[in-house]
Amino acid sequence: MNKVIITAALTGAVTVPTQTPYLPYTIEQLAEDAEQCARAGAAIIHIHARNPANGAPSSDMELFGEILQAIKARTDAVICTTTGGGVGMTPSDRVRVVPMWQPELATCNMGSMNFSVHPAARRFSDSDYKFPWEKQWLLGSEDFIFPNTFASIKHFLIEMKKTNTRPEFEIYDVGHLYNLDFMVREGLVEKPIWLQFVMGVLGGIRATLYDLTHLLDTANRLFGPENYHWSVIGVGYPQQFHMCTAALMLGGHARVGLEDNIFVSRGKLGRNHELVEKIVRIAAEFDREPATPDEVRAFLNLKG
Ligand code: KMH
Ligand code: ZN
Repeated sequence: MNKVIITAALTGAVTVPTQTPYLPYTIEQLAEDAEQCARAGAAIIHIHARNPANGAPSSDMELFGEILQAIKARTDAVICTTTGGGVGMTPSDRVRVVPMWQPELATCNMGSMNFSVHPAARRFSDSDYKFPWEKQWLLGSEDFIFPNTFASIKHFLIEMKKTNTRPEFEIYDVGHLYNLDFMVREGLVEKPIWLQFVMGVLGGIRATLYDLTHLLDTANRLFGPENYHWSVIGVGYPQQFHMCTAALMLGGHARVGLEDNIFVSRGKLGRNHELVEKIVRIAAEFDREPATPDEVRAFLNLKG
């Protein structure tokens, strides 16, 4: 496929409103950003739920449903719901979205790990915070253990099979590819496999070209290049654009968005659709146009 599948990760569970005024967290803001990103070329919208009153990450399933409905009313983009959730959510909180809302695509995080995104909390003084919950949350997200045991990965995959939800495998390190290979051998994974390489989380693999080619060599050896497709996340700026550009060159796909990076250029905060527009511009230089949602549905064999 010469087209590029662009995913927009609108909000996540780590970025806090104090870091950027552009972080969407009300239902209306999430739907508006989803529509703008889809217009700009994103075929997949990756969703976490946030409390509309204060932006705090939420595992409230009714709220998740309202967000999904609002997005579906405004765009035909494929929705990929998180099952990674956020700090403090249990695996059973996280997986509930699958049986409840039966998405086309949902993340499946492929191993337990130390997880740290950025020391953002240290940049703010107490009076800077827009909402009181943010400080503790940021401190918590500097150093926590992200639990994804074999038993819970299996459970997530079984739940996804029941609802014909396709997994997007979040691969934060080489060992996660071996964990996935184990799940393939257990008969829990259908082809084509959809990999999302998450690069630049402290606790996982670094966001470098060397590390990306190592991931690709390993995936080729384990699964065969004809059996999987891949996309990349570079956490932070400029890693988001560096790794996505590498993916454009190497035949992969790209995820951008405020979940992973808040800057559109050095020191300039960006809106979600501006991040999408930037990667679309870079893709054009490599003769790669954005895939449409229906092209993605066919390509990844989604239920639609
Ligand atoms: N937050 C990212 C580092 C998920 O939502 O399940 C990876 C992610 C995982 O998006
Ligand atoms: Zn996510």
